[in-house]
Amino acid sequence: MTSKSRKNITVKAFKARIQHHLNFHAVDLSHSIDKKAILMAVCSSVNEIVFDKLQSTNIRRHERNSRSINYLSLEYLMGRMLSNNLHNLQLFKTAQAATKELGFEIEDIFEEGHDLALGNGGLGRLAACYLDSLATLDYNAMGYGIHYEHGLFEQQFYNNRQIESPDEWREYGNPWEVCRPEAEQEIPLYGHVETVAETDGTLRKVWHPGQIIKGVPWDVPIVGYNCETVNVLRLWESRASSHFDWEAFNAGDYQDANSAQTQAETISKVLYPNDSTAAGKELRFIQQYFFCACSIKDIIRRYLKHHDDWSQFADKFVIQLNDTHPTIAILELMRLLLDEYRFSWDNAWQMCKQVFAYTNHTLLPEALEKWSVELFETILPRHLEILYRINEEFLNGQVDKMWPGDTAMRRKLSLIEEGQQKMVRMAHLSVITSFKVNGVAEIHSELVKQDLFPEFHKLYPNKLTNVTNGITPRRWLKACNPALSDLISKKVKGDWAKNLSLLSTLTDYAEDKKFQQQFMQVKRENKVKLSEEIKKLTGVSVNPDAIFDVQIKRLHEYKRQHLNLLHILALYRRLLENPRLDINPRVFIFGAKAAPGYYLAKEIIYAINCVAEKINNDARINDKLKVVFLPNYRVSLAEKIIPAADVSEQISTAGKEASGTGNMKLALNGAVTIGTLDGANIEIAEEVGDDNIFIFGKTVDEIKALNRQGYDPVSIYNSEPELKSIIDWLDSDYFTPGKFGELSAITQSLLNDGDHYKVLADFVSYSQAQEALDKAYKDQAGWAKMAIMNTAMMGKFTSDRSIEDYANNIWSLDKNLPA
Ligand code: 26V
Repeated sequence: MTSKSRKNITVKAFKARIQHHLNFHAVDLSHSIDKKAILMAVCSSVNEIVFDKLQSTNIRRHERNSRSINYLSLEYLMGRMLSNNLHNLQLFKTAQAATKELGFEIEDIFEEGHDLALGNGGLGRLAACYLDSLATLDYNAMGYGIHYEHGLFEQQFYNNRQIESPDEWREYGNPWEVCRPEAEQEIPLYGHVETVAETDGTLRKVWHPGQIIKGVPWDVPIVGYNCETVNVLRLWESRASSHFDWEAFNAGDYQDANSAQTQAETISKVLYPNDSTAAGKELRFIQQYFFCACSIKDIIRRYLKHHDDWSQFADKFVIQLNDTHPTIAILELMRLLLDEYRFSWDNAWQMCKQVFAYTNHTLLPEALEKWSVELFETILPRHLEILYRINEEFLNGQVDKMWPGDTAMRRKLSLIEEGQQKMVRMAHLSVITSFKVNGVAEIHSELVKQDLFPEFHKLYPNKLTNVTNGITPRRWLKACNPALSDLISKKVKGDWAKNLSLLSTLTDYAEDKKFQQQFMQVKRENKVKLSEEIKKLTGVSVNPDAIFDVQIKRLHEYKRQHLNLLHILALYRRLLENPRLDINPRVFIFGAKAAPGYYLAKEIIYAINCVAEKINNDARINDKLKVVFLPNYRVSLAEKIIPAADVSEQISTAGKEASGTGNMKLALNGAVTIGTLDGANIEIAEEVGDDNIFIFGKTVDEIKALNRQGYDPVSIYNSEPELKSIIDWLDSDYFTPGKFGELSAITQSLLNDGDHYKVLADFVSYSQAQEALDKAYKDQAGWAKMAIMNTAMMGKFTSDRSIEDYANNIWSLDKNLPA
């Protein structure tokens, strides 16, 4: 079926398909149909088209034999799929009308869908946006990931504290996946390595594994927007390998057979949340290897299906490592080439160096992965041998050539960190192997070169590069903000969702009174809708005419939700001191999950909730200030918050947020940023211009200078009376009546533990920027102009641009246009 004929699917025909599928999903059609059943029936109807297109994409790919990009990521934050698939297939209106005839609003059906939350935050959502763009741009791409039984935990608040419960996304089945038993893999673990002599006298290594795990692939089709392409995200699920079970079983060891099964299935059971306690966890290490081995073997299988020798492998496959999590893929490819396919060392190494590229997503030292040599020895003994040899050749070759006899340098760059416990530095392995290493925003990539890997940058001057992150405008404008999309489509000619730079036409209307009014009317309607959601989720009533000030992202000290909190306290205090203070009413909206093991992050959530409770119930404040923390922040909640935001809080300590992508989504939907010169904020400011953003705080260089001088938060506390009084306030029992010191973990971290993220250093500057923002909002026409300029100037941040950057500068992909 071509896209033309698909667009011609009538409402009647689509409705008939839904009714056909309802036979399978609804028990009793004579009574009112359950919303879950209709959701499943709509998904099945969409899948008929999707799988058709997948087949024709595969046929085309086979004929063209084009180079493919293989994206290896432990995380994919896909969110819900139905709405986006309908938009991308240009079927949204048809489906909307068909379900209406069946008595349902399509939005209500979407609400029944579960988020695919197989990721923690920015890194996983970036992977999802990139898959959307790769398909939309018709690139031959495959995503590889893990089919976690439980994605990111669900969050509730109980007595203002975060409570976690398991995510059950597949409880009732997932309509967007299909099992591919024909591509299943067997993955060895543990055991020992034997050196055997060949008949010709050469020595060969044989790994005798102690256990074998089965990897079962589940394919999720990725539908490109307004094009013929459907790509695949292949997610691996671990199972006990059948023949191993039988061995124990036949020996009468039923319990062992059973526990082997449980152990095997544990590997893909749960997504690890981002917390430092994850480091050193054996299961996480096995998870990474399992995933890498399945994916590399699958890539080889796909290659050998169409080739008789290895001569074209590096021409046909490029592998992108999404952070260091999939670094073991390098060792696995080396192992297979050496041991299974009998490559010479040099040939295998040459091949690896041509195939892998690596993206760095953070400079935070605690997030840079290291695994103990001991873990390698036990679980992957053969890989450790290979790693040692790579290290030896690297140190004795490139390092010694550049820094002859410099043992300190050898120690610094070695793949092995010496110490009480020897550790393998995964980032070093990724950097020395990859042909390109990229950061995710201009400033971040500069810091990767200058601060994180300066020696590698000297060794390989052309290796380190930048690809600024992007977001898909299909999900983050077209689907989530239909009212604004319709308004834009009235002014912008052409398919702006496919060519986001077209939005710059809107600058012509930034000062047009009528357009300003329409733009702000859309914003207000979105705020009314969000107000209803806020009421539903928290019980708090908010005023849609207030400024909606939004901070949505994972909870981390470097993102400084507590700086936002201090400013809220300052406003509260000012209002109590002067009830007639002339400020715009404001609703502060938070959404954030804290890693379960991250104590201070959870204390910050608790503090915000306690302060919110106090302020929201303080009659003296009279609606001038409201604070809401929406529970269970996730992609589908972001889609409701973002269209309603006036202000976007991007307030990380300069140098700490690699890029940020929420900043792009909010600005695209007409929110004005208050932010530091960090990550992609800098590039957003360049695009929208200084008049349309509120920048505050210390720059990266100023933060560095502060660290050199010796930073003293207590002196700031003592010299800023307002700051002092709000910190003391937080330390009292005002927000937790009868419980003194209940919130003092935060004040402790700021005053006694050195305020690592420079909250106090930036407070005054932040507070001034907030005042300027408040003043700017009073000029409604001026604000509307700023909001429009933000939407208009976000063209750069489409993930299509990011993917074209990768395709041209890193992957060297050929275009794969349909016939
Ligand atoms: C990981 C960990 C693990 C240990 C405890 C603390 C901690 C803190 C952060 C992380 C995140 C690691 C990688 C990551 O998710 N980076 C994010 O990637 C986004 C996409 O490039 C980017 O927009 C965010 O700025 C960046 O933080």
